[in-house]
Amino acid sequence: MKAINWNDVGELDKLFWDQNVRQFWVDEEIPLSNDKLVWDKKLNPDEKTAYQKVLGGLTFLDTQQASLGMPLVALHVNNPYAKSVLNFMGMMEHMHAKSYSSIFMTLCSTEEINDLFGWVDRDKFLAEKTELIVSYYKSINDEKSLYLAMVCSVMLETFLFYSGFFYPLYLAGKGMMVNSGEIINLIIRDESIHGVYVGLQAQELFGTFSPSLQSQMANQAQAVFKLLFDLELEYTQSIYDKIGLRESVVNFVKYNANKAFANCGLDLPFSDLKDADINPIVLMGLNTKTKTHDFFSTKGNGYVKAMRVEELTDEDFL
Ligand code: MN3
Ligand code: MN3
Repeated sequence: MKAINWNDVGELDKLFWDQNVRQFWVDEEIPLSNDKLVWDKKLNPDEKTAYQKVLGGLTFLDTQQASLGMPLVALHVNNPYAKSVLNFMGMMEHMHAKSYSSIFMTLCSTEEINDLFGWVDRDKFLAEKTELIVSYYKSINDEKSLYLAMVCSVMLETFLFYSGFFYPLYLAGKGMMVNSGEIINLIIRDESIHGVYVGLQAQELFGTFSPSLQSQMANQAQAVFKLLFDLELEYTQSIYDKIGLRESVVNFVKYNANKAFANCGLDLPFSDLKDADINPIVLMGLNTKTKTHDFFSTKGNGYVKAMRVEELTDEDFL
């Protein structure tokens, strides 16, 4: 047991600690009530169901990432600064999970909310993908299993969340449900640095492995990904078929799967996918630079309590 000495912190851990603290936000500071009118007047029952389900699914995934993913990975890394950063990130996962409830409480009755959480408990695709990820978190006992748990964490944060983020981004891109969209953008900004940071931790560990172990671990990462991707296709179909968006969502999920592999420094699974294959409305919802909101530096246009922030640039992640 040693005391953490922040006088000795490495540049990367300091950068990520600072950025996490700077982009800290609280769901209660985002006003949501303006979405209620759009919800009541503009969305049909199928669209409302899809919206509730994607946010319900995200709530479930964030709850596991908060309670198990981040704490278990943090417990097993040696670097004390990485433990601090990972636990800060874990706390934000709780904020994310809570913020979905803030959206539900603005839009839905208690009965509707209870029905939705009942669906979350019963959905088999959601259960299967989450159980797969969590099984890696719970079986960390050496560096190989720690590496795979980190890869799963990046898969969850940079790839699996995006079938859920698609719909709120799509609606926000069309100027609908923009307050909730603001919360989704704040969550995406967090997930973005989580995926990059955990991916860098994974790459560092990978670098300590022998070449044969490296290829073995890369193959295992591909194998887990294949299972997750198949489940994701079924989950996406079950939610998006009814509102005619399945194909767009699948492309968006592939796009983010590539990002997850890039974060881990592994070969991209869909290397021929182009930005042009992504639904432009979703990119508009995602591209927060078109608003007064800068992805990495501010809290977004709906955020009331501003803090002094510094910009992160792409170079910070090289
Ligand atoms: Mn989260
Ligand atoms: Mn996260």
